[in-house]
Amino acid sequence: MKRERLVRMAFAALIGLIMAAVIAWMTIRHDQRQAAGVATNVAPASIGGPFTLTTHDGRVVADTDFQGKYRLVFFGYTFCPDICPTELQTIAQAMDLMGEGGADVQPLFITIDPARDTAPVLAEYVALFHPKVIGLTGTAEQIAAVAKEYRVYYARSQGEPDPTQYLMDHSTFSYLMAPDGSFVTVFARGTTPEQMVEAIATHRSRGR
Ligand SMILES: [Cu+2]
Repeated sequence: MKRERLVRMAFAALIGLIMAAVIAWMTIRHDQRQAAGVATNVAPASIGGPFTLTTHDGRVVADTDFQGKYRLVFFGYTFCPDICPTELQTIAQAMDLMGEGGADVQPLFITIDPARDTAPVLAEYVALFHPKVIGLTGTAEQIAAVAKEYRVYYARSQGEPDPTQYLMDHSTFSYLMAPDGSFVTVFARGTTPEQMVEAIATHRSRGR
C-alpha cells in the first residue's frame, strides 16, 4: 500500500518535471522567434529601394517622385477576396484620421498580380478605398524587382487553371517609408489605423 503511494507520487513528480521542461522549452523557442523578429527590424536599411512603375492613371513614376512624402506601401492584388481589402481599408482609415495632417503621407498599393491588374483595373479598385491611394503596376520584371526590394513574397496559387479566377499567395505587411525614402517600420496584418497614425507621429516628433 505504502509503496504503491510512493510510486504514484514519484510518477506525478515526473509528469510535473516533464511539463515544466516542455513549458521552458516552448518559452525559449518563443523568445528566440521574437528575437528573430526583432533582428529583422534591426536591419531596416535594406528594405525598399528604387523602382519604376505605372500609376493607375497611366503615368510612369519612380520612387523619387514621392520624395518628401511619407509612404504607406502595401503589396496586394485587386482580385484578393479578403486580406487586401481589409488592409487597404485600414490604410484609408489612417488617412481619414490624419486628415489635413496627412497631406504629406502617400499611400501606395503595388500589385503583385500585374497580369490582371492593369492600370484601369487598379484605378477602379483604389477608388473604392481612398482618393489618395495610388495604385501601381508594371511589367512582371518591374514588379518582381520592387517586391524583392521590400522582401515581399508572392506566388500564384496552384490548382486554379482558369486564368481569370486564380488566387495569389502573398505576404501581407504594410511598410512605412520616411520622406527621404528610407524604411521606418513594418506593420503586420491586424495593425489598427490608430497604430499607423501613431507610428507616423512618433517619427515626425523625432525630427527628420
Ligand atoms: Cu491579398
